[in-house]
Amino acid sequence: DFQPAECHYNPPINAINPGEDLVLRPLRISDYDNGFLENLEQLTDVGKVSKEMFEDSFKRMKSSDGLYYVIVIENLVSERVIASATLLIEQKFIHACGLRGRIEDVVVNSSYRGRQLGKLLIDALALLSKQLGCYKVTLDCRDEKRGFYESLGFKKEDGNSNFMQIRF
Ligand code: 16G
Repeated sequence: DFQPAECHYNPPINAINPGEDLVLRPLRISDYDNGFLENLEQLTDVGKVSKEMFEDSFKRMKSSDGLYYVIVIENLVSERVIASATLLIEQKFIHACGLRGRIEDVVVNSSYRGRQLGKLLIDALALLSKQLGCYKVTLDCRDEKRGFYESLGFKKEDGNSNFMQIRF
C-alpha cells in the first residue's frame, strides 16, 4: 500500500518545508516570467510559447474541474521555478466510472538534484491522486529514470504494459 512518509526523507523535508528558501505550491499564471518554461527545457523541447499561449493553456487547465494539477517548487530568493510536475486525472467508464491519475512532465533543475525534490513532487502527486479516489496512478519515463521511479514504489506491469505511441 502506498504510504509516503516523512521519515523516508533524509534530511526530513516535506511539502510544507521542502528545504531552505524553497516553497512547493500550485503553478501560477505569473510563473511564465519566473522560469517555469526554462526549467521544463531540461526535460524536453518546449518550443516557442508566447505569454498568450501560456495563459490560454493555463486557463483551460484551471477550468477543467479538477483534472489538472501542476505543482512547482520555487526558490523564494531568486524567485525562479526550479522544479515542477503535473497530475492529470483521467475520467473512465471502466472501474465503476473510475479515475486514473497520470503523472507527467516531472523535472528538477540540474543544480537542485540530489535534494529529494523529485521524490517530494511524486509523493505529493501520488498521494493527491489517492485522495481524489484514483484506482491507480501511472507514468511513463525514460529508461534511465526507471530505477528512480521503482524506488518510489512504481512497478512495471509484467508483460502487460506496453507503452506505445504515434509521434506527429
Ligand atoms: C518523460 C515524462 C513525460 C513527458 C515526456 C516528454 C515523466 C514521468 N515522464 O517521459 O511526462 O511528457 O518525458 O518527452 O515526467 P517527449 O518530449 O519525448 O514527449
